[in-house]
Amino acid sequence: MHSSLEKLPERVAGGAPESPAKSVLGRGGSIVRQFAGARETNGARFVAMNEVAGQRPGFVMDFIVVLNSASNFTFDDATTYHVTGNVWMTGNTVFEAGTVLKFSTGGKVSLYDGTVSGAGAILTSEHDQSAGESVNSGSQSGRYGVSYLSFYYIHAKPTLSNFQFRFANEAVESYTDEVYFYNARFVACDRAIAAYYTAWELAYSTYCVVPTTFYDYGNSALTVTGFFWEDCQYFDSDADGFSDGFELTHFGTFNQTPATDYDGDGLANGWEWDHFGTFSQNGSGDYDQDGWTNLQEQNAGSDPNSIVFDPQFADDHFSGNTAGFTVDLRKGVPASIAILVDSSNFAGAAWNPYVANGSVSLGGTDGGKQVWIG
Ligand SMILES: [Ca+2]
Ligand SMILES: [Ca+2]
Ligand SMILES: [Ca+2]
Ligand SMILES: [Ca+2]
Repeated sequence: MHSSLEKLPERVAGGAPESPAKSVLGRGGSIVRQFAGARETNGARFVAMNEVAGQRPGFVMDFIVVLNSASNFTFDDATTYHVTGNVWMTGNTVFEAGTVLKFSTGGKVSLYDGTVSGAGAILTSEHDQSAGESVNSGSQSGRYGVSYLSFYYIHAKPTLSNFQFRFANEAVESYTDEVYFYNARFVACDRAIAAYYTAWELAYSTYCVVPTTFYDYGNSALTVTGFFWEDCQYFDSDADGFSDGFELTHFGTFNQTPATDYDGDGLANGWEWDHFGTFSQNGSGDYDQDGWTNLQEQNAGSDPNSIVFDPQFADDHFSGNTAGFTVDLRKGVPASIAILVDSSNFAGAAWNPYVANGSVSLGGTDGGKQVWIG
């Protein structure tokens, strides 16, 4: 099995990478390679990756270890792993809360002949920058991994809670008897579960944007309980204030936040969306034509669509029940209009799509009328 898995150094204030290991152990315990300074530049890191690709498969840590399997391995909390091939895990495999596994298209973690336990792991694409360390700066496209997790002949029923699976070709497959996930979440995977003679309990577990939730390989043993579809708008997997549905619809990734600038126009995503309801405006434009660019308005904290207008009536006196009006728009781009007659209940006004010309129903009673247009 040709594979590698990268454990990245934890983020250090000032950005200094951890020192690489002085020596590394390969399969059978022999020292196979040493990369002094291998992580100091991107170029050096590529060298290290190529060296691994040309050798035996296995894990790439912040130092290089060549293995094709690991036994009794713990995926540490607050640590990011890069899974680039099929990695075989035996013995007791543990996922600590906060651990992040990022998969390339060929990535897979095969759990074989042992026990599996843990909680709170995030398994996602190598291009998802919204969790853990960056392992690959490329742009996100499509789905990743072969199967993120594959269970083979696990002896005790694995009980795993609060796992998140994002952007997987297939999140989990199993050849074992029974698998139990509690509060798992599957987002934007092409397939959630593939089963060979396996019963599943997915208590309180949810999914969105998963076209094929289950795939049963030609047998009737697949039993699933407690797995529910949720609208992606109810998830915010990276807790940045944009829902998963919003991010998937507009960005296709979770890499954006309200503070970042998806279209590079100087306007922060959150500000741009809140004021325009679209990302089609830009920083140099002047949406409300007041002489201040949108970027200047953002920086000043002012409203980029302040509306100034005068309502105009053709006459002060009408003999019928309706009075025609026009809106003399001085600045801004109105979206709606509301009209009140003999009422100043502004909060209760009914807003309709904006029109520059219209008529006001004055009612059948003669006399003076007070007309408000907003
Ligand atoms: Ca979000
Ligand atoms: Ca995000
Ligand atoms: Ca923007
Ligand atoms: Ca302006």
